[in-house]
Amino acid sequence: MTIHDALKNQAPATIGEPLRLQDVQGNLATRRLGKHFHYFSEIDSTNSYARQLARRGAVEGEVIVAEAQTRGRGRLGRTWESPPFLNLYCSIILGPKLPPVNAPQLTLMAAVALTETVGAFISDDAPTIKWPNDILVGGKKLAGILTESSCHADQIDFVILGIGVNLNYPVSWMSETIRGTATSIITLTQKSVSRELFFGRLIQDLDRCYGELEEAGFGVIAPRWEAGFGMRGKQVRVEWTGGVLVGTARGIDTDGALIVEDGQRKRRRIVAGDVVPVDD
Ligand code: BT5
Repeated sequence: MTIHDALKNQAPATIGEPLRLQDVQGNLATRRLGKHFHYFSEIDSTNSYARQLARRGAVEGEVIVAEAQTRGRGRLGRTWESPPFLNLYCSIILGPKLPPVNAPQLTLMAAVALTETVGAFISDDAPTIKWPNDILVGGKKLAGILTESSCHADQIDFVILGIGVNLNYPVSWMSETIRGTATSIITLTQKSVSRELFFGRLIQDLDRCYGELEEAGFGVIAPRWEAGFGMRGKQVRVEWTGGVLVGTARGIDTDGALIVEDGQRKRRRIVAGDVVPVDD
């Protein structure tokens, strides 16, 4: 049965029920991810816990999932709103065979997988990627990715891929801080979504895209990322450690850096930062 068939047959999911992890695990056919799950009804941050596990020598592909996070994290010390039983908060431990300089490719790979998953659950609009880590629908943030790596010398020890997705979280329940900028699947489709189906499909898509990245290289991921990139050719304002730059977004480099052309037509590479359309 395809995901579309499953969705068609699905009665609206009940909101506020605990995740049935066995329904997620039972339907997985993955090569590397999701062989082992750690489930919490509440945790500070799945990424923080995953880091502890990885330091103690976890196996690649272990997944940490929580119903709620008390200190859900975004980038740069920001907060990820994580109320119980409505959404998806998970972290996956990876041990990629990539040089540390290419670690950002994992965020982009995850963004590609996430857009593919989200695309299967919505129909009127297509998800877009906001470099480096946001998935937007209709210009509003549906999901975020927090990738944290531990490296030494020229080797990656492990990478924690943290993903938060708003599923059955109506915009009216969100805090005032994000209500104007965020969205959720239930808001987009007017129907609750099965968290088990979404989670299972996401692990499956991540497993496939991660395999492609490892085996065929970033060249197979980059065009799909570019296709989802909502800002190509647009005027953007980039805030990064080097300051603020206004220019035209041109796409991504092979290592995942964003390429922005400044007013003098000089191409600049941005490795980390925030990008917003100039008219935002
Ligand atoms: C992100 O950061 O978008 C990365 C979010 C990653 C969250 C996952 S949940 C599982 C794992 N464990 C963790 O502790 N984290 C990861 P950033 O680009 O910095 O965006 C953060 C900003 O998004 C905040 O400052 C808010 O403006 C906004 N925001 C917070 N919660 C949100 C939500 N639930 N939906 C949409 N936007 C939100």
